[in-house]
Amino acid sequence: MPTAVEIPTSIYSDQKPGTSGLRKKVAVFQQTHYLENFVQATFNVLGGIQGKTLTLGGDGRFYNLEAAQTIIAMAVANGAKRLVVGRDAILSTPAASALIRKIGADGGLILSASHNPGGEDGDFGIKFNGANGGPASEQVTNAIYEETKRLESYKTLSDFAGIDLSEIGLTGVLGTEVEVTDPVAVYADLMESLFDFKAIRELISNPRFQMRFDAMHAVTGPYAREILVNRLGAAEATLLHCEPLPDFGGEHPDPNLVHAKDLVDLLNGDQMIAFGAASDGDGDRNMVLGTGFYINPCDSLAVLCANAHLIPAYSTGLAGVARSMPTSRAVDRVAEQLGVDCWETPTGWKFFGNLMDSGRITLCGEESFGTGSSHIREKDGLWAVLFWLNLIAARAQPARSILRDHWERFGRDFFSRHDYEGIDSDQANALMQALQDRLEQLPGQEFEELRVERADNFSYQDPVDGSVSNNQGVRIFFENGARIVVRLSGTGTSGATLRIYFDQHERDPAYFSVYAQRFLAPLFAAGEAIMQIRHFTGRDAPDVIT
Ligand code: G16
Repeated sequence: MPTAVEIPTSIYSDQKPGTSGLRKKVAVFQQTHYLENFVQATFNVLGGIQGKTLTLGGDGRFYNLEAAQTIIAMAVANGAKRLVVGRDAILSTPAASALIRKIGADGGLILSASHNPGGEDGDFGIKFNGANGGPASEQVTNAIYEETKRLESYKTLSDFAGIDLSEIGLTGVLGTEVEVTDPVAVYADLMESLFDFKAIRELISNPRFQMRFDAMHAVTGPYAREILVNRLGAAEATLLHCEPLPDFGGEHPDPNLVHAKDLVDLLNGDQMIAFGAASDGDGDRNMVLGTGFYINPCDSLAVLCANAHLIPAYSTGLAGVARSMPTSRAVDRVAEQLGVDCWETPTGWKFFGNLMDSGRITLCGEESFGTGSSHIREKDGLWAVLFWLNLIAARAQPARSILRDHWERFGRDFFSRHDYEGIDSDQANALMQALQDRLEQLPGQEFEELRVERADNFSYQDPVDGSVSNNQGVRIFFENGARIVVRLSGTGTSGATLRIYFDQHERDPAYFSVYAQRFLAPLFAAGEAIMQIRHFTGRDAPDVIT
């Protein structure tokens, strides 16, 4: 018979959540009391969870099941009324958000390190989402961090054999109802309520329309099978890497041109595949491809906004739109034409939550392969894929032509992000500091024939709760309209990752087909002249270019 017990603990000083929750190496999470401390701190910051309902699930990576059993014991010992857990402790991030909202839960814990590698030597992560289904605000994550630094004990169960998570069902443990639920159904029903499944089914049944979806051996496999194959009639061959594995097959489940190379090669090959898409570790990111053609996430967001009226769920129009600051300004042009507001927020999906809750925006997105809408409070990989499929069906045009038409209408916003990974943190901080020290002197200076118009360090004031987030990245604007943004990633687990974002608008169709890396080359050179990346990091070239 399980009994609630209080265990004395010693604190860890490194439990500050980053852009999206606490992400560390598995071995860090496996340290004695490490996971328990973070979970108890979260419960404490919520004012306790006595009588509350929580959801629990993750992306299925190594340590997911073990962590889930630990959290179940702690939730019971802390007096939760109801705990709804995805079968096998699986819930994609968008599905968790949908489930929290559907059952009116007080929040949920999501076990994921997103696109970071998995396996015993890989990464693990945990984050808390609130009753709106969205990631906890910065105030809450800061409070959790403060609580981890003063915690003296946590509550758990002794003599608890765990819950059988492999079967759907209900178990009472002390005063808590622990319900194991189908991780896919609520999410798949929600998707069916948003899009024209009949039109998508017809598109997919056309033998001339070949598509592939790559789940990268991560959580979206079962979701894609249910939605694309079972509900929309796609052939089994549509699905690539759809068997979820705890180590993601040893790969990096990050849907970009580097890590989803198999899919990219297929779309560039001679099979005439019309549409390709991939999602990441926890199912919230997406990459979309046409035949021999990559659709940049910034462009994807702009296209979805410009065409939203063609989708049943958005046919009455958009309240407003938003993008993270480093995302290209392509969507701003669409918003202007639609006559709706376009909000610019810091990197991190959590900043969209208040805008959605207050009805200010309907669609939003980020350059980091994230797009979503107010149907949930997370970005949503399969939602974006279905949106594109619905669009292709409604416009009876391939993805490539839809994008080309968009550029003809709005011009092309060339965009690229250069990542320098695993840099020594001191070197990265020195580069950022030197840049900030020079910000005021930059306007008027010329670098590689590009003159700086203005430069600043981005701050954001939330229009709903008035909170201010400073130091969200350096922005350098040039007189020709181009922009460079520089910031350090908040999701890595070793060293620092320097992210540099370049964008420039072009109206002349003669340039639309130019390779982005070539078009933006002068801007890259100006960036190097301003930041002296080589000097500070010793690196000659970025590790990942998107
Ligand atoms: C998270 C956040 C996103 C952010 C991305 C990259 O995504 O939810 O809002 O854009 O990290 O952040 P950074 O540039 O700080 O590494 P995910 O998919 O990793 O949860």
